[in-house]
Amino acid sequence: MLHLGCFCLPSQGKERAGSVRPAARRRRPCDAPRVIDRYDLADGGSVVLHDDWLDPEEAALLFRSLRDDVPWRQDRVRIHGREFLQPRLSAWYGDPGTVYTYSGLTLSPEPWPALLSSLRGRVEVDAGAGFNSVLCNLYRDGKDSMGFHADDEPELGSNPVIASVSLGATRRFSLRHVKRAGDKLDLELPGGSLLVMAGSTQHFWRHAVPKRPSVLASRINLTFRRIDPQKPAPAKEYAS
Ligand SMILES: O=C(O)CCC(=O)C(=O)O
Ligand SMILES: [Mn+2]
Repeated sequence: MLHLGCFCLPSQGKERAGSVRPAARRRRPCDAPRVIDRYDLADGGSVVLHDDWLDPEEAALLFRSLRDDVPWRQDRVRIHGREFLQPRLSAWYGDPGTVYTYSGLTLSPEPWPALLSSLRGRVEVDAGAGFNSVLCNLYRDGKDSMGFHADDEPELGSNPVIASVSLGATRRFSLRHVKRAGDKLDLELPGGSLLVMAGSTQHFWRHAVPKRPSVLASRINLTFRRIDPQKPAPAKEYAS
């Protein structure tokens, strides 16, 4: 957990790709060397990356449990009238009624397993938001990916907070402004990290996990969301 009172600025920053520079970088010198980078994005978005949110042993344990116990599926989606198998496996957990629909695919929630339910509580504390569902993605290796998209379905409401926990292999997470191609941010998401997107990020920015064939190991990503069960299912297409 984070103790905001005992952060101070680190003396050195890591090299970062992209045109957006960290707005703030904080480290916790009085405990484990946790690093938090905050990026203020154009047009009111923000991204906060907690590099080592979980300790490595817990992250490894969580990765193995989820990899082995989640009933992973490879779903078919419809994009521009054509059907595709998603280039990754996924699963959807949530409170009753948190149905999620995109690209002709309707995901009905499985009840929360204890592991994800307790993780949700910890994510909520550090993201400063409440969540009632989680999309789990398993990238079997670097050939699996997620195309550019925004998490902007109507049932997520406007300016949703999306909190994303990464486990396993480090993968690149790319953000691009919807109008200005040069406005971009590329982050490496290591296993055990927590990324929180907030503000207007989903309106003005798209994000993706590009293929990286050199990566041989698997990665699991958990995106915690708040679905409004009252909102109608959207017709929107989602990048594969
Ligand atoms: O795997 C990731 O880091 C991103 C996942 C994502 O964007 C999503 O599930 O909508
Ligand atoms: Mn997304």
